[in-house]
Amino acid sequence: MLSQAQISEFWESGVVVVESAYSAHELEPLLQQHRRWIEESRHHDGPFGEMSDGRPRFDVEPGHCREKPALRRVASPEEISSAYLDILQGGPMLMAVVDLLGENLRFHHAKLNSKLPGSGTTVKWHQDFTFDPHSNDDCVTAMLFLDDIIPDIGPARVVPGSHRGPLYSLWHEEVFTGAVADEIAAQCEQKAVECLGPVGSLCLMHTRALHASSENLTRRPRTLYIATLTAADAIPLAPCAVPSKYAGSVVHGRNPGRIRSIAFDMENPEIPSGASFFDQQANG
Ligand SMILES: O=C(O)CCC(=O)C(=O)O
Repeated sequence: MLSQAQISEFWESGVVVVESAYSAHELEPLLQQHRRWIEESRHHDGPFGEMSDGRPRFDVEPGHCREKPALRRVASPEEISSAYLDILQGGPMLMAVVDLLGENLRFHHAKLNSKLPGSGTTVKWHQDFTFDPHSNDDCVTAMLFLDDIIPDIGPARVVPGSHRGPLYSLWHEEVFTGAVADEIAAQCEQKAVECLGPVGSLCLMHTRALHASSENLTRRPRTLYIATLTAADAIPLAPCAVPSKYAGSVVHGRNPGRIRSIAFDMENPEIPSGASFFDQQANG
């Protein structure tokens, strides 16, 4: 699926965008389902639905209302939609991660992150590994573009090479803010690159890469389907804030029956009491 140049770019930069990995036609069922969820959100004035741990599955931005819906997260959409499950069970996303991590892969979790026009949704600087530590860091965050991702739409921004650097704390003054310290964030702003591409493109990001995204300033929605896939011998070390009945399932190859570990030191992450990490980041 990936060229040698794309594989090298991933390991050198910690991120690579594969343009048009899927056709818009292939993604239409996912988009249709997302539009139905946005319509459903108009009937709720706060987070709604339920995940297996009882927390809301659908998260909305403060200010969300019937007239101006601001659905920002659908957790574990694969549990409630076959279109989202299908993408995890075969096809370009899985094959691209096989090219990066090898034959044996597990699914960790997935979510649909949207920034509807005027919603104001942003994501502060963080690394995924400090939310979801594993015994080793052969873990990839795969972001599938369900819309054309252009500069003003609030694309993911990543600091190239940051996957080789330190793990930064997400705790500040004893509060888990789900974001790195302001001075680290300011440095990230200077070095970040935007992950852009047409609908159907795939952004593959290393779990330790620092990333964020800003507000959608356009009149079009920005929708990313985000899945975390890991080497099958990378074993989760903390409960996941996005539980799924498919978590831990081998989605390619076989279970090697082994645990591979690397050395690192970090604080425990915190499961949000509300629907998602957006509330934790709002405390920062
Ligand atoms: O939606 C985005 O722009 C990035 C999302 C992200 O970093 C996350 O959900 O962990």
